[in-house]
Amino acid sequence: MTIKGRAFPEGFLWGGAVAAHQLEGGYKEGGKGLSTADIMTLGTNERPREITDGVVAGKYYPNHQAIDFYHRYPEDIELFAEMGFKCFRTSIAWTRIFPNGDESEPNEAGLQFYDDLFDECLKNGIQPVVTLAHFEMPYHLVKQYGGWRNRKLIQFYLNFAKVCFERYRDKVTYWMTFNEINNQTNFESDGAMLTDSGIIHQPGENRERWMYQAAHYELVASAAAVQLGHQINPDFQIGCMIAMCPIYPLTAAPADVLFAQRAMQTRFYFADVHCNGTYPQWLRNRFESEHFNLDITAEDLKILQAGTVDYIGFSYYMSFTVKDTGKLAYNEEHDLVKNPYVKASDWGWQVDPVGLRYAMNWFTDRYHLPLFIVENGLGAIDKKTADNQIHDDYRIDYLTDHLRQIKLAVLEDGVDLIGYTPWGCIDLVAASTGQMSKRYGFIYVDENDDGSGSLKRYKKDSFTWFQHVIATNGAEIE
Ligand code: P53
Repeated sequence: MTIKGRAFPEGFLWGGAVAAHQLEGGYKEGGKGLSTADIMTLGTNERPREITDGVVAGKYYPNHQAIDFYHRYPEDIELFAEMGFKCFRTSIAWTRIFPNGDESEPNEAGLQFYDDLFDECLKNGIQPVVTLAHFEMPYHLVKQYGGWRNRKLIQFYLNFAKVCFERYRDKVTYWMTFNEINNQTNFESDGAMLTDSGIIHQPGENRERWMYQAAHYELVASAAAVQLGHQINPDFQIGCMIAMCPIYPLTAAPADVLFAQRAMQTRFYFADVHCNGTYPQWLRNRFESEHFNLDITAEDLKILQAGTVDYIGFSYYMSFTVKDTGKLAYNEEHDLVKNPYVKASDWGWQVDPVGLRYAMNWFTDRYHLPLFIVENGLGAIDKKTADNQIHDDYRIDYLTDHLRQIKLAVLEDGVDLIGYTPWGCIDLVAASTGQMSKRYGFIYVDENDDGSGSLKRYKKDSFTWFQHVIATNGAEIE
């Protein structure tokens, strides 16, 4: 069997992916409340973004303006349509709908914004694919309730989910509950804890314990949302969203292999709960042996079981590598080692197309659910020439190499794949660093790290390339 000349299955969802806070801007418009994304300053790969207590005068917050999609989306969607997108993955900013998060009534102006945005997509033959919580939540919920440390967040989240499900019932089919819920595996990262769980750590507290507690409430909220969504519209497809970085053993030494297995179990238990509706036994044992004493009720366990997901949405950028540390507990902050067999991006992300095929098979073997690749891409520095061209052949190469592996997984291995939406289909603010210069797009946005620039949009070479891939349904990838 060969992949040469063969197209992707009919109806395959080609598109692109973004998140509200990384492109909308308009951070105070239409009654929007302050979100956790609004209190993160500009960083770099070496200097983490600062998390401030509210907005501090004199500091620069890249998400406040982002790329001003809030005002410019008709122009951008027209460009997506020109590329031939069948779908567009974005998120709903929780703070546009519930500015503080604990109100009883939603904010109509925020709801109307997404009605208009989704209508604009549909008018252009593009179906919206929607993430409910993508790395942001009302800052008020952090200040007042401690973020997802607090069980009350489940109800606030469900209020938000219910309003969105009801309002966009006939406009959206594919939903995801929490973006990259498993990024907080690295509980030592302040950025990961704030973006996933709205947690700002106090000195001396057990970060690992709080991560598991917060994630538990999120998993319960997700499962309850799945049930609620299916009641509102039985045709809804509601998925989880997992950051897939497969973790390899550095060598074939059995201890390394065992350690890598435990690392995978740790980073992906979130998917076990989402897909199987239960916690794996090794982790229950760890909760016991570490005396975490988590608030997990019998009722919670029933909800988890009754609200398993319809599909697995996942991102794929890179793979990780570990070696045995002598104790069978994975610490993502300290345990990753360099893989000598793969190259890395300018930001140190290990580029590994084969790892994507491996991951697709791993998911399929483990959960037997349809997959949706909702992020993939290369963050790189692009140069615009004097005549406004962007020759991003490195991006075309990266995406071609990954699409080849996807095609092998689908056509040779028989993986059930719903679609493919490369990340940051238009340049936007990077999540990890807040930089504009870490670009992913097919569309270049003239904006610098400090927010200066005309914000004008330009097509990169990859724009025409992706347009052709979609037009031929991937038949020429080989
Ligand atoms: P940026 C870490 C590892 C893998 C994916 O990331 C990650 C992160 C957090 O940065 O995030 C996802 O912009 C995320 C997007 C994000 C994208 O990957 O840091 O879902 O919001 O922008 C790329 O280069």
